[in-house]
Amino acid sequence: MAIDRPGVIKPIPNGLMEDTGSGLDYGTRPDSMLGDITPVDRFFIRSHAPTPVIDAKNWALSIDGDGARRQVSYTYEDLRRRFPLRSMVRTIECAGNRRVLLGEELGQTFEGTQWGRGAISTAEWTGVRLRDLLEAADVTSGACEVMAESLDAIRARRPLPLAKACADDTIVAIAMNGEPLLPDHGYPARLLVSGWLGAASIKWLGRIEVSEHPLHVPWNTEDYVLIGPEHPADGPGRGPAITALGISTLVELSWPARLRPEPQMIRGRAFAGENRVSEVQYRIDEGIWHSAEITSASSPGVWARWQFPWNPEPGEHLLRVRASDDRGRMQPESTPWNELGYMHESVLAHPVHVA
Ligand SMILES: Nc1nc2c(c(=O)[nH]1)N[C@H]1C(S)=C(S)[C@@H](COP(=O)(O)O)O[C@H]1N2
Ligand SMILES: [Mo]
Repeated sequence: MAIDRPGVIKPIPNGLMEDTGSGLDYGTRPDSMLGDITPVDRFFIRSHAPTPVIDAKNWALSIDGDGARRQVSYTYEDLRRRFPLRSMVRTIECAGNRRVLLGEELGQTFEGTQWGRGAISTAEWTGVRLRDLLEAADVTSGACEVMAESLDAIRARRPLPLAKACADDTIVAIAMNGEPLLPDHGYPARLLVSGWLGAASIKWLGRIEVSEHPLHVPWNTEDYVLIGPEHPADGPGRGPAITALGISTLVELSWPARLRPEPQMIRGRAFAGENRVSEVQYRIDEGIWHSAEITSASSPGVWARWQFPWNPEPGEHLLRVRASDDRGRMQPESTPWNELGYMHESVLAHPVHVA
């Protein structure tokens, strides 16, 4: 069903994407982000194995497990025609985004994909609610977890609590920005788990398991877990599994930024996982904090765009940015060390050179 080709399939436009050097993982360059929605040509890619080429005509998604009274199977046409299609704008971010920044902050190098700031993008996703697909499987009253499983070479799996699997905005997506998914983004169908780490949004879906007991797989015991003194293990994994993402900001400029000493608008984005970005503040050098203007509709699971005007003096500057969410959380000054270098949340400190 799947022919493996080396690496990724979509062209990687030079100058629009950050190459992490793995041959599989490419970030969206913050200075090429454009509108609220990331064009598919520059949407970041994070794949642990080469993109499989799947023929939708021979594809099926099966649902089974001890938490499903009935085993069901859907074709691509079933997804397209038998269920209400929902469209929603949602941001996907990798838990390892800004790993290089976290390393610089803590004075070390982390293994793993060498992400700068680009492992975050936003699309309008169209698909079927996972709970609509689960209905025919007649989920048992004892069911507690739902796990998506992929068809790529690594057989990616990541369990979700039943409540998150049945949320309004957990969908099996078949389209992205109004077009069928590209192979690199999970064609024919992927899961979209709003506000959670990107790894939960399993691409190239093949199976959904409904379980009456907690499931333990590499992606919630060894990878995508927080390992370190600040994160005591809470189960059989090496540390607590990452679920919803924290708060982060980015500036739509190169790193370090090079600006001219003239009046200009500085723009960026902030994301707060399952929550809504409520405020963005910036500070230039040792100045005071100011509020930036939020210029997009801000909603849970979607990045917000912000801007402020600046007429910088020639020289070296540090532009700090921090966001808060509607639960009253603000980006912390620093991020606790964790072995795999995930979840960098610190106040952004963006170096700016003005000449
Ligand atoms: N089958 C499969 N699904 C996957 C992955 C993968 O390697 N294989 N990577 C995950 C990770 S770690 C992230 S961050 C997102 C990235 O989605 P994207 O490549 O569409 O941006 O896909 C997730 N789903
Ligand atoms: Mo990821």
